[in-house]
Parts: sequence; structure tokens; C-alpha cells
Amino acid sequence: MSTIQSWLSKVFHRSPKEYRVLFLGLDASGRTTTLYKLVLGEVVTTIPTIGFNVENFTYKDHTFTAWDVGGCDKIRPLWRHYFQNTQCVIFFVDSADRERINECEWSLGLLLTEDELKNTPLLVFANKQDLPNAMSVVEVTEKLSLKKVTDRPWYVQASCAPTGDGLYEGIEWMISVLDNQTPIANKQSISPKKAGNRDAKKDDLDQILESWLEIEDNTDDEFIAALEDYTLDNWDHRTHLRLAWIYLTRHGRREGMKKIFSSIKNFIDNSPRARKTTFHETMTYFWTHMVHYAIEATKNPTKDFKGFLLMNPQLANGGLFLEYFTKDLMLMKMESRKQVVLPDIKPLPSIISSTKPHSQFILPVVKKQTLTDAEFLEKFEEKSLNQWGLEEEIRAVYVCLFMKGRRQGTKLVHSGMEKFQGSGYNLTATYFWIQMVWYYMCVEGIDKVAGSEDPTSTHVDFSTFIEKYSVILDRKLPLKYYSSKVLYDDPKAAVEFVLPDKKQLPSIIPKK
Ligand SMILES: Nc1nc2c(ncn2[C@@H]2O[C@H](COP(=O)(O)OP(=O)(O)OP(=O)(O)O)[C@@H](O)[C@H]2O)c(=O)[nH]1
Ligand SMILES: [Mg+2]
Repeated sequence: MSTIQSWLSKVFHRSPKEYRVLFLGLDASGRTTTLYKLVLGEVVTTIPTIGFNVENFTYKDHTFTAWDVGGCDKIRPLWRHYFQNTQCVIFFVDSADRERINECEWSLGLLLTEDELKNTPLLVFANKQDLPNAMSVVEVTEKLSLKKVTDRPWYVQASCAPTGDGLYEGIEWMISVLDNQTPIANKQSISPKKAGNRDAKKDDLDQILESWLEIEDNTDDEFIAALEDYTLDNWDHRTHLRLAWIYLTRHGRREGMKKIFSSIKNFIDNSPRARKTTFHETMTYFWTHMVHYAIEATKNPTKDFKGFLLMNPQLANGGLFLEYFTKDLMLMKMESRKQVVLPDIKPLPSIISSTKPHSQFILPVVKKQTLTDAEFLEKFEEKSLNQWGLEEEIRAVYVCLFMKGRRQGTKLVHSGMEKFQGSGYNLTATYFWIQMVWYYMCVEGIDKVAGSEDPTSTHVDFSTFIEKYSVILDRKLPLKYYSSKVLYDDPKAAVEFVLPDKKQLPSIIPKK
């Protein structure tokens, strides 16, 4: 049983007045602050939640198990793991963040289409009401198009998490709705439907493959040139497999994947041949993954595309995705079109990779810094650092966060690392280091000056910081939270955020 499942099953054994609620919303909307205000009655110092927090709190004879799941964009796909048996969704809005209110609407809109959340009451906290220019309840209601929501009870409550204003008014509304409902404990989760019967029969597959092998192909270079100037005259399953095969064999997974995504998007946007198609993130990811898996799993002696096809006839089956995803999830849901979602029938086959990320780096000793932090950042961005090891990696994280602040800095770290580490880049490990560095920056109190453009603000340079928190310079640190199998051997961790399987990442700072 997975860690998530065992946690979930523990939570489902409850007495009638116990309820399971889910805290969702964009990052920094105030969920963790609210959670601990309700649980401890005090204001805690939070750092962005990477993963989740789960706590119980009691109010007027009702016990709530609240799941607070991290909201930053790259980890939002995790939300769906928590939908099952949720009795109320509490959606948090930073009412002062007018720039991202459309993103809130979009994100909430997607949630409301989820089968597992069908008819689930929705409480919206229009949070951060204390901030100047915060949107009112009326404005938030309008901006989130809530009046259109007719399939469930909903309510918008103004709140301020640190003072606690409005929180219990919201909880009161939730209780009034829950008490008047038939216990939702009976609500069944949607079980994955059986894979559709669209799988081509073996004979049909043989026929497809035969016809595919008869096609006289142009050279790979000609094919790519035609793809890039939108003159390809075919836009079918075989074409997709071929472009994935060429890009992956030429550029490896990381770079290849990017090229595949961008070339398909461009082709759809620009070629009349693909006029009727729209780009599908999950489908593209699925086929790219399957082609990569096939490349890794088979040795193709002729080293050409036809030889590859011959050795992997299963790929001719255009309905192969139905072994992994329900039709509903893959074809009917906007979510899977817009972002890569996890399969709901069984996991994708994993690629056995002989090289672990980081294995090429040499164990660092704390070195005397010759570059200033600003020079280091410049070189990191230009990719012109001439030394690279764990210490440089941590320094890159530190200088990005320190100079640009948490949100901008995080983006910069990811894009820089992708450039720098190429196929060794691992999205989950990168997040892990960001979280640890940010945690110690918060412990030290220097998160307050991070991103400040004020030249007079105190600059704590990396050497000073790392001398005090040299504990971060431990290559084994990630293994306190993740097993090596999850972090390094599962190719998923390299491209999407995966949860730690040993221990949650810290998300609040202890009091001094
Ligand atoms: N002024 C003000 N600040 C708030 C309020 N609620 C939360 N904050 C602050 O907003 C920041 C983010 O709050 P969190 O509780 O960490 O937000 P979150 O929704 O858990 O965000 P992630 O974990 O990053 O997804 C923190 O600095 C909080 O102190 C509020 O009502 N008013
Ligand atoms: Mg949080």
C-alpha cells in the first residue's frame, strides 16, 4: 500500500462527527497559516508547503481532519491524490493578489469538474482582508464566477488568517451544511473504468505495422526540417512516434522532451494539416514516455526508425494509452489536456536508467569563495561556471533565492538547473534543495531581506550562511526524506514533483 493510501485509510475510520476537509488554493494564499491557527490557536511562521500537512482540529463537537496541500504550480497536479472522500473543499484566495485572480478562477473551475468532488460543498476564504486594496467578498464571488456554481452549496467568507478573523464564521457555515447532509462517508470514489475496448486486435496491429514498414521514409534530417517549417504532409500516429524517436535518440530525455513538446505545439499552431487538432499535454507526455521506454528497453541493431518499430510493435496501437488512463481522464477532462496528469489505471512503465543524477559530481569540501554572490549568479545564469558540485548547486539555490526572493528565485533555480545539469536535472531534487535552503534562510531570518532591491539592506553572503548551516552540504540529506528508489530511480521524479516517501518536508519554522 502506498504511503498516501495508508494515510488515507487511517483517516477514513472515523466517528460520525469527524469530517475530512481539503485546503486548496494557489501558493501563498494562507492555507498553512490558517491550518495552524485553527489547530494551535497561534500564528506560525510558514514556508511554502512542498507536499502536504495534515492535522486535526475540533470545533463545537466536530472533529476535522484537514489536508493542506501545497499550491505552487508545479505541484498542483498532486491535489488529485487527496480528492477521495473529501467532505468539504476549502478554497483559499489571496484577496490582495489581483494579478492572479484569473489563475484562481481557472484552478477552482478545474476542481469543480472533478468527479470525486462532485456535489462537495465549497467554502471559499477570501483571505488577507487586512491588506490594502484587498478584494471584497462580492468582488471575489464575481471574479471566481461562483454564481454559476449550482451543483453544490458554496459560500464565500472574508478572513484574515493571522488574526483568525472570519475563520470560525466559515467553519460554522461548513458545519451547518455538513450536519444537514446524508453522511458523505458513503460517497464512493470513482473506480477506474476498465480499459476501453479500442485496443486494436493483434492481427490489426500486424497489418498496421506491415504498412508502416512499407513506407519509404525520407532522411531524419529531411523529416525534422519539414516538421520545423510546417511542410510535413502527414500528421498521424506514425509521424508522432517518429518525431519522438528522433528527438529522444538525438537529444536524450530532458532536451528531447522539450523539443517534442515545442515542435508539436508549433506544428499545431502553424500548419493547416493539424488544423483540427489541439495540443494535449498528457497524451504527448504519454507517447514520449512510451517511446523513450521502448528505446531504453530494446537494443535496435539497425539504429533506424523502422528497426525501432519492428522491435516495438505495441506502439502501433494508438489506443495503448487506455491501458494506463481511463478514457474519461484522458479524453474528456480539460485538466489532462492542459497539464500532465498521472495515470488512473496503472503507473507508466519505468525506465531503468544506468546513471543516477548527481553521480557525476564530486563530493565537495567547503571551498574558499573566489566569486562574489552576484558574479556567481551571473555565471550560473550564463552557464559559464567552471566548477560544479553540490556546493555550487546549493550556492546557486541560495543566491537565486536571496537575490530574487522566493517566487522569482524558485523559477530561476529551475530554469538555470535545467540548463546546467541537462539530463542530470531532477525537478524533485531541485525542489528539495530549494525547500531546505529556504528553510534555513527563514530560521536565520534572512528571508525578510531576500529579493530586496534596496542596496542598503543587509547582505548575508553565501559563505557566512553556509558556515552556519553546513548541515545542508550533506549529499545524503535528501535520503532522510526520500528513498533513493523514489528520488533517483523513478524517472517521474525528474520531470514532475513527487512526494517524499519517508518524511514530510518542513513547512513551518520552529520558534526561537
Ligand atoms: N497579511 C496577511 N498575510 C497572510 C494572511 N494569511 C497568510 N498570510 C501570509 O502569507 C504568506 C503565505 O501563507 P501560507 O499560509 O504559507 O500560504 P499557503 O497557502 O500555505 O502557501 P503554499 O504552502 O506556498 O502553497 C505567509 O507569509 C503568511 O504569513 C492574511 O490573512 N493576511
Ligand atoms: Mg502551505
